[in-house]
Amino acid sequence: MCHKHNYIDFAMEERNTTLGEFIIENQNSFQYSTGELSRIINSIRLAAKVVNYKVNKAGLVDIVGAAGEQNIQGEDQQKLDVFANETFIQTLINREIVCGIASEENDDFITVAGADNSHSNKYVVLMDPLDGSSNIDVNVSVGTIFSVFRRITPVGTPVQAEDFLQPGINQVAAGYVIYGTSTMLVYTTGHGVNGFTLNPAIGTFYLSHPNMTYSEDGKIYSINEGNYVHFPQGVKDYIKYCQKEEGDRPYTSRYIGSLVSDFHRNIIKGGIYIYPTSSKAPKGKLRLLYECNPMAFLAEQAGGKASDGFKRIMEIQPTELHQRVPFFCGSKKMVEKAEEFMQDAQ
Ligand code: AHM
Ligand code: MG
Repeated sequence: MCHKHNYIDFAMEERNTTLGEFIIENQNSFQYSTGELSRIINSIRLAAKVVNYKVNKAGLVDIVGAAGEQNIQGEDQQKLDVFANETFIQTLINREIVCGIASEENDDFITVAGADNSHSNKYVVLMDPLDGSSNIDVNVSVGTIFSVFRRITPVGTPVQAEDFLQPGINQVAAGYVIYGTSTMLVYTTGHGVNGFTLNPAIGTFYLSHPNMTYSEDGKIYSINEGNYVHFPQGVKDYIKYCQKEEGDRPYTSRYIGSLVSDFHRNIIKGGIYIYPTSSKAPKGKLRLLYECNPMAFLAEQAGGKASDGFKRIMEIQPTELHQRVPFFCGSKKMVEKAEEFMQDAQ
């Protein structure tokens, strides 16, 4: 019995494309590709495996020592979001493949000069290293979100703020890692969205979700309804519309409170995710550069839509690194319907 099982497992491993193979196969689809972007995705793949290993051990932290204390080896216990931040940043810096990094965890962007101080790389990476990290204590899935842009300033000079403050339409790649019941890396380079599942036994990501697409319409709405009284009228009206029994309604509500997890479920099952403005968060909560732009690029590449309730997320010209925006993202028809309610309530 056991032998048979092993045989089936290995047969799958032989048949399916690995992420490494996929990256190489697709490298030629980029015009003028020098392999730099492929190397960035490869580094993210590596950092994701390291963070996955740590996230999976999170429950053991209480046993080996709480954050702020030293563990048995005398090392300081780090908070997981700090660990994830350092892992992604160091992995990218050590491979000398980017000229700059901006992270939700850091106040300012990081300039990467390269060993020869030449500033010769052409891409910047923006990321939220561990989104939803407050969920770790309760064993709920968290994620890493990333976004890649080509720099605007000339190669050979240090990066500037304007290299990071680009509208989402300029993204050359974006994706997320979900550390869930299984760990997946989902990304796009502008040719559709593909999802890869990690086989933890051998540390390899396999293509498990080729060409991910939203259904045009969906049944799930995801919003923190606890904030209902603070929402703008258009959002309140849309929620009431979702709840009303008519045709194939009412919809069903699912909200994990972990953007990557909510997004991942909705892209697979069809749905809308909303984090609107509210009297508590007048500009919304989510960050344009680290959360909304990458998710918007993925959503559009999967046939969905992402807006701030009125206009396309990816056309917003950012003015500051940590800018917040309201976020409406998911199946096309659902986002369009929500926008209609926003418009009508104006
Ligand atoms: P974070 O970047 O501090 O982790 O916050 C972002 C998270 C998202 O993952 C999630 O969708 C949202 O905050 C939940 O917020 P709320 O608890 O207000 O509903
Ligand atoms: Mg976040």
